[in-house]
Amino acid sequence: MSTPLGRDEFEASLRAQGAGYHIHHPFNVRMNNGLLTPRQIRGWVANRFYYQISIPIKDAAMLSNCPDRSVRREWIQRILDHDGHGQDAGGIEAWIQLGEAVGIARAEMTSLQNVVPGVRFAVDAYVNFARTHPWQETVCASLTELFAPKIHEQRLANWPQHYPWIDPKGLAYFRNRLSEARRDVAHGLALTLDYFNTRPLQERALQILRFKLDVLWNMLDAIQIAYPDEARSAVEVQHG
Ligand code: AHQ
Repeated sequence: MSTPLGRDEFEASLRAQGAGYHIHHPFNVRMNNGLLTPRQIRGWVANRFYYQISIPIKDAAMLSNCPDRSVRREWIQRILDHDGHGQDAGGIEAWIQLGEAVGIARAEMTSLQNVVPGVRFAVDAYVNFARTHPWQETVCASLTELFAPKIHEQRLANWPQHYPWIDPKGLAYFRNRLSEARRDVAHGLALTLDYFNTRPLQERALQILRFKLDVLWNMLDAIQIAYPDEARSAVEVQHG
């Protein structure tokens, strides 16, 4: 157990964690197959908003722990991507517009009134992880985005056909993330492969990634409980 994995082998072990990514969660599978009601879609969008507004806080916490200027000057782009800068209104604004596209008014979304305790708990655990752990560990935790482009591509491909009631303009966030996630992962993966360079550190990196996968999985567990499939009518139950 002492010899470190080679760089490619270590990267492969990180990517193998994708089996636990929330793309495989039953709620996301049903979403992807067009089986969610408008209420369930709205519940997911309203609850994920708490994650979206927490990402810049998490990234600022990472920066506050990071003495390396060359890392900070690249990582800070993540905050600008979400909060906006110059003419770019940013990802949080785009998510509010996703909300309006699925029927959630701006005031309702920003009130956070629909955020369920399990989502708040999971997201706060991620932010607190960034506040209380070495910045390199927060970099590693962001690597669930290794698997994110596929989930954004799924939404862009399937929502228009499965959820034609949603204004396609609302999907801009997912489109923006395709390139942003790939750029972020290139930076985060290089830092992770460089820093976690002993076998114990590599095992720690896998443990951190499992923690973040659990954050995302728990969010969908909580959303699924709060927004169950509507009870089907007796006729539907009898005749499917
Ligand atoms: O929209 C997402 C995003 O901005 C981020 C930042 C990154 C991080 O720092 O942890 N993770 C992440 C993710 C976003 N979207 C999620 C989705 O399913 O739409 C995926 C999530 C991630 O994979 O961690």
